[in-house]
Amino acid sequence: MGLFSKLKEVFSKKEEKIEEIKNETINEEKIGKEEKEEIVETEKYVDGLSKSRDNFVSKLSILGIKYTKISDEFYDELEEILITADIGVNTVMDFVDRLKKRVKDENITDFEYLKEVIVDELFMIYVGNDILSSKLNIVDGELNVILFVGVNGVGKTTSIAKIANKLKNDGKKVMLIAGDTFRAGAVTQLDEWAKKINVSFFGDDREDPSAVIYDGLTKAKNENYDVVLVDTAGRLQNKVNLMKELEKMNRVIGDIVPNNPIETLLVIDATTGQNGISQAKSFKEITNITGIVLTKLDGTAKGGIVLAIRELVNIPVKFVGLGEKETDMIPFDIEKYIYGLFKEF
Ligand SMILES: Nc1nc2c(ncn2[C@@H]2O[C@H](COP(=O)(O)OP(=O)(O)OP(=O)(O)O)[C@@H](O)[C@H]2O)c(=O)[nH]1
Ligand SMILES: [Mg+2]
Repeated sequence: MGLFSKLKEVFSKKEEKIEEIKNETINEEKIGKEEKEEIVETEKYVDGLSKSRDNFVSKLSILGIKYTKISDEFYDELEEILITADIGVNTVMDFVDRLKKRVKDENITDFEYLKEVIVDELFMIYVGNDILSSKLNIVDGELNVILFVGVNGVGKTTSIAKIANKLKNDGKKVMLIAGDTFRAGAVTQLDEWAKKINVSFFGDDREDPSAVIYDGLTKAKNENYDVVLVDTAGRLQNKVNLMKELEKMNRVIGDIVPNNPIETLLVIDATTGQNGISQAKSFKEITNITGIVLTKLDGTAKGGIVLAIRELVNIPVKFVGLGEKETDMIPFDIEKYIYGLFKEF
């Protein structure tokens, strides 16, 4: 059995359980916390990726009806569909080359089997030869710092709130630090989020974000916090200035917690497509990005961007935003993602 069939089997069982819970034919209490979380997350991927799924799965299925033989025209159309799903030109070219080779080597003529191979090979783009961990690097018993960077409007502040909410629910003592001292209203926005999700907040009206971070972190350290999440300004500025600013923030953090890991999460808006990829490439040049938060995946029909990030940026996607609620930001999981994308294929 191919990978795609396996995923369908595993996840459709989870979806059946969702139905059973809804119809009350199964007692919710009987399901363990972890399994329940798995089920809820699977449903979020399925719902959040519905636009992408409608868009490209239907196109791919039409292809199977249109072509009775796997011809050059078939490959051309397949290429176009994947490129318009934001997978990225080079990624698609490589993918099609590998597909052609497999079709030839394995003498594939059946479209049903070809579907398996297509999903399999798309999965391989992400998984490749090395494993990218999508887990946050959080050390128990230490003060962990997560810095959020990205251009304006991509969803940094909202993502901080959503991830902080998750960490708080996992039992961590959490503080938000208002390092966006640039945009009017940014400090208040973060403060309001902190109140809403019931975590601590540190911020004031000073202009230098590093000064605010220094004091916030000092307080967090003295009061034994587990995680601080730092908001930063999304202003578009030249690379040199941004690099200097981020260097200074890192220095300040290093002064207070010299041996602790710093996660620097770059937030990208999935609806901006290839533009988001260029942002990732630029940020990667100026600072050590340890993970990507991909927001607004629910708002695009071009969910293939995850694969382009893997191929072109090669930084692990750690969280995806699949809706606007606090609970709609979930850890990235390639298997759930592939299932959400291809469920009906
Ligand atoms: N549908 C959807 N909307 C989102 C998601 N993440 C953020 N948003 C919305 O995007 C808008 C901008 O979010 P912010 O968190 O303020 O963005 P920001 O990067 O902090 O913006 P600046 O502080 O101006 O740089 C808000 O209206 C959010 O509700 C998501 O995953 N899905
Ligand atoms: Mg913000």
